[in-house]
This record gives sequence, structure tokens and C-alpha cells, in this order.
Amino acid sequence: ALVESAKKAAAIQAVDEHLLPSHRYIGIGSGSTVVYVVEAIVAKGVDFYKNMVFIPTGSQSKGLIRTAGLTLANLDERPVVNGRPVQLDVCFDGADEVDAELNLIKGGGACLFQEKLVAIAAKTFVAVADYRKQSPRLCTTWKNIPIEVLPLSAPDVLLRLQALGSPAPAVRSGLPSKAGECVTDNGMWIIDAPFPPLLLPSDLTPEVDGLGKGGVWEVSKLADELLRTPGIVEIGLFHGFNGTQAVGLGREGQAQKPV
Ligand code: DER
Repeated sequence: ALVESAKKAAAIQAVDEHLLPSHRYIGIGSGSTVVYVVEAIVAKGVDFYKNMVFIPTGSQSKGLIRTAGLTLANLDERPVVNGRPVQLDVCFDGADEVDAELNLIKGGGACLFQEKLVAIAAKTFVAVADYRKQSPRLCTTWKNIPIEVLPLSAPDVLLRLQALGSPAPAVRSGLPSKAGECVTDNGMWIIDAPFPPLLLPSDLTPEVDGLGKGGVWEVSKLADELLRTPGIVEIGLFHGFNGTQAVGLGREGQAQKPV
């Protein structure tokens, strides 16, 4: 009950603070917290949201938008002005872990690929997360980095991840709802790769370079290495987003500003 009320409070605060009446294109993430974001938007009343268009980040997100009676448009259906698809004004999404510099682990719900596409298309990305998600360093409370891979490449990617210092990467099972592997909205698999806590740039010293010695990486260095690996389609590490905001409810019950 405390967690659900924390999610709901964070969602209401996020919408109150970051969704403006003038906004037109809004990204809607995936997971359980974003359900409260959609509820908070609907609670604003039809006059508030009737001219807004909502962009989903996967099948669950699309269903949320449709069921709420909000206007739905796919990412590739945005108008193109001067050769550029219009930017989203804001994107609301959940997170599995948020570190001190607002880097995120995402992908607990296996929706990370479209979530990242929508997140980078937005002027402001708002991570809506309850107090459980706040952490000093990524891979502290959420032990694995979710990685979307082409199924054909899975054996080789698993080997590569071990070479990069992940102790026990594994393809995510679809159980209990589906025998065999979890298959994403994009027809891909998810590999969950555990790593020791990911360092921040400020943690680096001449001796600790964050380049994977003993499996210890700095966030952006690991992200770059993973995104260079053939077969990896996208990774559940969101880092260096300008304009990221995080809204969560602290233990003391007061909504906290960015971590
Ligand atoms: O899968 C995802 O990336 C979701 O956004 C997830 O990280 C957050 O899900 P939750 O709101 O149910 O914790």
C-alpha cells in the first residue's frame, strides 16, 4: 500500500509539475507507475488534454492510452516540419533504478527499446519512480542491466557480456506466462546482465578508470561498449539525457525533487 501510494503521489506530482496545457505531443512509458500518470492526466479533464496526442512505448502503453480515451499516435506518425519529425514536449516513464546523476536502469518490463526511442524524441524526460528506485549507483538495488538482443545473436552476446565482466548474464524467460524466452514488442529477446555497481564520472581516479577492470565500469563507458556489440539492439541504461527530471516519494512521505 505504501509503495502504491508512493507511485501514485509521484505520478500526480510529475503531471502537475511537467505537463503544461500548451503541450501537444506526450510520450507515455511502460510499467505499473505510468498507469498512475495516465490516471492523473485523465483526472485533469478533457478540456485539458483534448488537443494532446499521446505516443506509446509498446503494447501495454498503447493499451493504456486507448483505454483512457486519449488520442493515440505512433512514433512514426508525428508530423515532419522542415524535414524533422516534431519533438515530443514531454515523456513520462518509470524506472527500475535512478542514480545520483539521474542515470536510469530501465527494462524491467522488457519495453526499453521503444521507451528509449520515445525518450530521446522528447524535450524533457520525466522518470516517475517511488522511493525504492533511488540508489547511489546503478546495479546496486536493480542488479541487472536489461539488454534487447536479436535472438540469433544471443549465444555470442552472452559470451561478450561475460568477457566484459558480467558474472552471469542470462536470456530472460517468458515464464510463468509463456514457455521459452520473453519476446519483446519488437520480436527480440532480453538478456539480463548483472554488473557490479556502475561508477559515476566523479568516482574515477588515475587508478580507477571505469573501463571494466574486474567488471567495474563507469556508466557511459559501459553503455558505449555495449552499444558497439553486434546483436545488441538497445540497452536499459538511460544516461546523459539533458532535461531529465525524476519525481519520487521519499520515505518521509514528502514528494522529493530529483535525486
Ligand atoms: O520496463 C520499464 O522500463 C518500466 O518503465 C520499468 O522500468 C518501471 O516499471 P514500474 O513502474 O512497474 O516499476
